[in-house]
Amino acid sequence: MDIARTPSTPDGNPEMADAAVEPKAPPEIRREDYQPFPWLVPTTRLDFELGLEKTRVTARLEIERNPDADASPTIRLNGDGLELVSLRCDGGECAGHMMDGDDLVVTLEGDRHTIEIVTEIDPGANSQLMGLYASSGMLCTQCEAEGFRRITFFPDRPDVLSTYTVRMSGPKKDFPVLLSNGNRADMGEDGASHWAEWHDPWPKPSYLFALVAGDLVARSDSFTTMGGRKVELNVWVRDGDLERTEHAMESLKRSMKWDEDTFGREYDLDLFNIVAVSDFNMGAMENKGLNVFNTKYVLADPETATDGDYDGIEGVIGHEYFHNWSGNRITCRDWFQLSLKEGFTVLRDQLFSQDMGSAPVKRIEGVRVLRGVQFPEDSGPLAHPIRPDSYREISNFYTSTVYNKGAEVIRMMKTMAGDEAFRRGTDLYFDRHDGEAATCEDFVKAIEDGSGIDLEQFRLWYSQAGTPKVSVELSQEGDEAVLTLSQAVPPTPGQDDKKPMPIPLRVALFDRDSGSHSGEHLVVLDKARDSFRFTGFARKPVLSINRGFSAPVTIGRDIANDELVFLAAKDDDPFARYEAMQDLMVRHLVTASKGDLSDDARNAGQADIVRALRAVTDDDALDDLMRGELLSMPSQTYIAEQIEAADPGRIFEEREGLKAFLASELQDELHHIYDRAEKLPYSQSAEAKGARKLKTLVLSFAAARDPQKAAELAAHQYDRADNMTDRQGALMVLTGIDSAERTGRLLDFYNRYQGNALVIDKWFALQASSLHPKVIEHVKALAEHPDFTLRNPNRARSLYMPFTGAPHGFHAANGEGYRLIANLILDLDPINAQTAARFVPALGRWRKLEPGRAALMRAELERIAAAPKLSRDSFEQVTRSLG
Ligand code: 0A1
Ligand code: ZN
Repeated sequence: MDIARTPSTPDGNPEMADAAVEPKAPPEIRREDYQPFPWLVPTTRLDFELGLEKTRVTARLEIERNPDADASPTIRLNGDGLELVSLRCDGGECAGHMMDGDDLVVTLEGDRHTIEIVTEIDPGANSQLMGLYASSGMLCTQCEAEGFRRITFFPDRPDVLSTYTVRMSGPKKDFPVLLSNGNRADMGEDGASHWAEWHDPWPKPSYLFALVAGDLVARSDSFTTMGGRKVELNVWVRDGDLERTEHAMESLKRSMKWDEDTFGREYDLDLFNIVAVSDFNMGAMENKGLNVFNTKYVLADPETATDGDYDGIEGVIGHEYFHNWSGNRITCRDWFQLSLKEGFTVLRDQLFSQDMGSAPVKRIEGVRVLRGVQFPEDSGPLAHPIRPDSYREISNFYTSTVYNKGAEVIRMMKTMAGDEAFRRGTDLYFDRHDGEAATCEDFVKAIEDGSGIDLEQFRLWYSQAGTPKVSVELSQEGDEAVLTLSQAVPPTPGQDDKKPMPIPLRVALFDRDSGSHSGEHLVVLDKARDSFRFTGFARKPVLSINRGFSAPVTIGRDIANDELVFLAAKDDDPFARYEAMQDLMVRHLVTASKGDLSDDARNAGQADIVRALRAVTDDDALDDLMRGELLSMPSQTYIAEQIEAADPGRIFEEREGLKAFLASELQDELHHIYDRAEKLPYSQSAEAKGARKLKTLVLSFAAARDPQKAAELAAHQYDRADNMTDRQGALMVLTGIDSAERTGRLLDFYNRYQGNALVIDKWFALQASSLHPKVIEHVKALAEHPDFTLRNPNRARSLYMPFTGAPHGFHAANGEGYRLIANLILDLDPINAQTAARFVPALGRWRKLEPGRAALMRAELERIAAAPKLSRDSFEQVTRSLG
């Protein structure tokens, strides 16, 4: 549906709601309409009189005309649902002011003014969790992207940088701890009330503002920077959670050191605070000097957190910390440039995690996320370039494309430039743009200038959406191997014709006899079709391509099963080895799910897979973390992605069938692996983590072959477990098997962890994602459970997000699963629009499904679209999904 565009206002701030705009059709904001803001705001002073139900905010802005912008007779201060209590200009009446929709527009005659604004807000009633809100008795803020305008009227856009001084006061007993950005300048008491004043010396946009007030305790430590600055570090949590903060603190110190060593970036304040809150829309937020985190990414101990949770904490702590340079010191000019900070910071956190753990396994995990979430996004109705051209609600653009594909795009520059030249590029970027609100173009230019590589054509990666498909042929001419590559970038919404992009592919050519190669090559395909010649091959070699996943593309290669088995056994690039194994299984399952497999071909395909897997179980040089990756089957979603009109039921049967076959063929090997792994005591070593990964993997194979036996084994693992990884793994397998063991252990798990919100989230998630045929009934019952609420995003997600990946439930042939998610979106939308809108993409996949399910899914989207009052968030996602 095409909705008329609304032009920007004269002062360049995109028009938000106004009386002429129907609430259901919010205006489109376009990148090309950017205008600098006509005013500068050198200083901002905020005074908060805190209360859970009523907080009074006095904002005092010093403003002056921006010499680099067109002059305006007014200043537009954004608001969102705010009530103006009072307004003063230069200590008296303003020359004029009016409300324009939610914004306050003030008339100003001179070049320099002071504006004082008083607003009153009710944090307790803020269920959207944007702006200032209450969470379990504490007050906290979330301002990115446009939450600051729910606190006070302000030019709430990332290119208006201001120096903040914040004073807050409130009852000591409710809010013993008072925190904001920067350093604490002063504090004092006033009877039962107390106050603190904070000053942040670094100018920042409003989205990086933060305030926290509550009854908190801290784990404290310090870090001395390379320049000798001693930084006080605190991780603030609720009383009782302190013992679970050690990993977060250690991760923070490792991040600080790593950023110095790897990117030459040093921390720039005397204090770094992290606060964990249990009601949070996202993972965490990089507010200057005061990061606010979802508890999920702070709290961990072996009893309550899995190995995956530990890794997640390390990655997210790193991510937020790295934003101090890639995001805070250099921020974004406008929200279209979001990938400038997010793509780069994801790359930085990925490189950090690679250095802290097993690099190949981290790379494979990263690719799995990209292919599981971003590829479907890129091939569906919500596809957009990493630098979008327009949006209606910016919250909808915190996507896997902006984050994960954004990281891949920068990783490609690193691959093409080489590590040292890339570092010269990032050094130049940090030098050149420190203190600025920059653009993606600024970043590319700095990498280009610093590294000396030409990125002219490469810029297409920023403007074109869609996952390129590269077709690969290898032929033999005399003693030359000829590699012929062609690329096609599929059409995406609003972009019918695409240009060829530079695609850097790391390749190696293996000699079939020796099983080795003579060195890797980097080929850059920058035309629609091109050939590359390699001499010195007496016979056709085996091609290993896109090693390390050097480009975020899909590869269509003309390669025999035998060659994939060869690579799965011998490739010295761990990712390429994993890929060969996945290819072997995906090809087989795709053909089988389409019903295109003869009995002979099925037998031959299965035999090839067994051969390849045996090379993995028997390879003593492999560590178990990597072995676990190589033995993992491709996910249901990933297989579905490869099929035009997928039937999820068929895919499920074929996938489970193959799993059962493999479990039986590899019975002895799997048995041996389990026995070996079971002997290792709990520790955080890579060896012990690998062992835990394999144990649960073996259980899930067993479940496909002999469910009753597997239930006994899983129950045994559950009962013996001295850590959450083993316990959760066992329960994951059990939830799919109708058995007495299932009921007993689910009950035990609940009783054991009742009151621990993060673990109870797991209890909901495990049941909702299960392979159990009655998963829909279970989800419906769980929605009525006394512990279930839509008001807490972690809890709402824990039940319904995993369900959208459950083959039996979500894709039930009668459409019941789709209806359940549509009802959820409608119920959640008025409570928390951002979280509700994140469920829409699951319903946007209708074009990729067989006609029956496609129609049912589409009908649910239409039902949501027809709802009388829909948020801007859900409205945008639903209309785009209907296409
Ligand atoms: N900048 C944060 C992500 C973030 C975005 C929006 C939020 O609002 C609810 C919260 C966090 C990051 O990349 O970590
Ligand atoms: Zn980020």
